[in-house]
Amino acid sequence: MLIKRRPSWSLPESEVTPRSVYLNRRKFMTGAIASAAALAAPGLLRAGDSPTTTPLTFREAPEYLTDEKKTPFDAVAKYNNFYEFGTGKGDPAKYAHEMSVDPWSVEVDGECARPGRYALEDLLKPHDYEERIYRLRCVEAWSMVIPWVGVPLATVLSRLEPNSRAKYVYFETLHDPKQMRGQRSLFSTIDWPYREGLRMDEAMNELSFLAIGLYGETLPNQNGAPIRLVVPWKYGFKSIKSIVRIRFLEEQPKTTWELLAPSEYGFYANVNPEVDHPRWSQKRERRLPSGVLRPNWMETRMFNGYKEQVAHLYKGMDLAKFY
Ligand SMILES: Nc1nc2c(c(=O)[nH]1)N[C@H]1C(S)=C(S)[C@@H](COP(=O)(O)O)O[C@H]1N2
Ligand SMILES: [Mo]
Repeated sequence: MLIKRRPSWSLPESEVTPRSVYLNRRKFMTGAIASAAALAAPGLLRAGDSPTTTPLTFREAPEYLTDEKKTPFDAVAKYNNFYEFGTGKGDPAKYAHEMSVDPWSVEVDGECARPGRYALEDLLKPHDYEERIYRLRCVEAWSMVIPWVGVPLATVLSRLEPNSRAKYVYFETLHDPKQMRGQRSLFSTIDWPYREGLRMDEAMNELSFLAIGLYGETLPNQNGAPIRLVVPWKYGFKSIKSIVRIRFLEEQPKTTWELLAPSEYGFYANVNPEVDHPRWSQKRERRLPSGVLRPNWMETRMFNGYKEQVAHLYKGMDLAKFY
């Protein structure tokens, strides 16, 4: 029997969690056969669940919900981009369990008053978790609707007290070829670690989110456990996974896909149906799950539908130049 230990930063599940207990688990809980051992590991019994997730306590953030249909858990956790574990969509789900995510710490440095190495629980402790349902639009023209659990990026960054020279924030993913087989691959063209960044005002925007969970439980490793960025108005590659470094910078940092193919991927990477990728159109997207025979195509919206929240950040900028 697999006994799961809750990571110290996943708060104990409370009796009062409103509507946050997902249907499957509720069914199981009222199913009368709940043994004490099973209750200690509730995630184990959810069909299709990842064996490493545990329940989180959170509140819903009503301003960030949507009535769009959520992408089923199975698609969210089995169709991934996480090149540290391979380039195939199924590779992360197959191999990401080889990464150990507890304990986890994040190194904070650069232009701020509180640099240092933070245990993940200390970075998260003073904050309440909330659920937000966001669209995720990959530059490859597929998209999902995902219920994330986490904290606004702005609240975490503010506590680190960036100074007036901090114009950008930069993130790095874990670099550990022993745990990440994609980093051992001789075919990899990426200069590890995976790097991303945001302009400070983008980072402080209300939508920018640090996710520690999805569908009410801690993140499956393949989705970027234990902590990943979610910036829903930008192409998915900006939403960096498994973060181990946060650095405040005066200059714009170089980011992974920009370094790899600067004519195809820019620093801003805002979802924009008017600016095509050099090799394909960005006007439409396939909302997953999408059948081969009946692909679920839909129009892509400016800023992925988040114009109201973010358009002001780019006033006066030529978005074809700053793609
Ligand atoms: N470290 C790291 N972060 C990453 C990636 C990656 O390969 N490595 N892929 C990105 C891309 S291209 C997308 S579309 C999203 C996918 O997130 P998901 O697998 O949780 O849907 O993660 C992004 N974050
Ligand atoms: Mo992507």
